[in-house]
Amino acid sequence: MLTSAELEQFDRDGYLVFPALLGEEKRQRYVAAFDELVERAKELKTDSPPTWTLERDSEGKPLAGVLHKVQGVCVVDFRALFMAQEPEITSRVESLIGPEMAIFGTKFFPKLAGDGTSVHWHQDNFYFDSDSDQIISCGIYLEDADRTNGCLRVIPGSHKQGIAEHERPDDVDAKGYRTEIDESKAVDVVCPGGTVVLFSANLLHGTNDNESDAATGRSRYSTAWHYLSPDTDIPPYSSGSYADWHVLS
Ligand SMILES: O=C(O)CCC(=O)C(=O)O
Repeated sequence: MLTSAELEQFDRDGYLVFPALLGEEKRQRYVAAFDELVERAKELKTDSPPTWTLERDSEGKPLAGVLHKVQGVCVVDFRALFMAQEPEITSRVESLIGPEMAIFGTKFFPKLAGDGTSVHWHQDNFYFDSDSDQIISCGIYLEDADRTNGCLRVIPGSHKQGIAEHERPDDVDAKGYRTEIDESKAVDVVCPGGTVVLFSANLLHGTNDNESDAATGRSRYSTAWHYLSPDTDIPPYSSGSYADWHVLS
């Protein structure tokens, strides 16, 4: 349940941060589940579309065995779908979109030390060809996240500015489309492991890369997906798969 102050804050800023909302026991259990996906990816010599994407080297070639993203993670591993339904999270989402909900576009980013990336600056609704304020994106940061290992960045209030132009300049990285932002307005969401961030699918957000040392640095496991009421009318989601659409009970 969100308080009226939180609802006001969400309306004003376009996001809410719940530090360490998933308690330590749950956090460790989910980290262990995602460790298995990172291990599975070590077998991969190249991408295995549409699900498994590897990080890129400086020429844009996939780095064998180094996982960038699992698209459709709730299809690949039911434990991710359990995580999406943790009551600490869904009770808060319910305050924004009501009790009937589905999720789609589910992703896991391990953001491994030394190589890890996730996304450029973008608005999720650009991908959905929508500007609905009834789509609530959710990032779950399972490990401590700061500038060094690549925390989330947001532009508070940008969810009220409409959908900006996005471009995909080249194929060198695997980070998707990007848009220009005013860097002076960016806020780093530095947070402890177990933190849940709910944000409007209209909010401008991006992330730092994981610049921590490959041998001694820290990964930044996180998931990203979107909650909506199952009858929200959005255009077909061209980047995703319809198997990755889950009505929550
Ligand atoms: O990696 C992150 O922190 C954010 C991911 C994200 O914004 C996305 O998948 O749309």
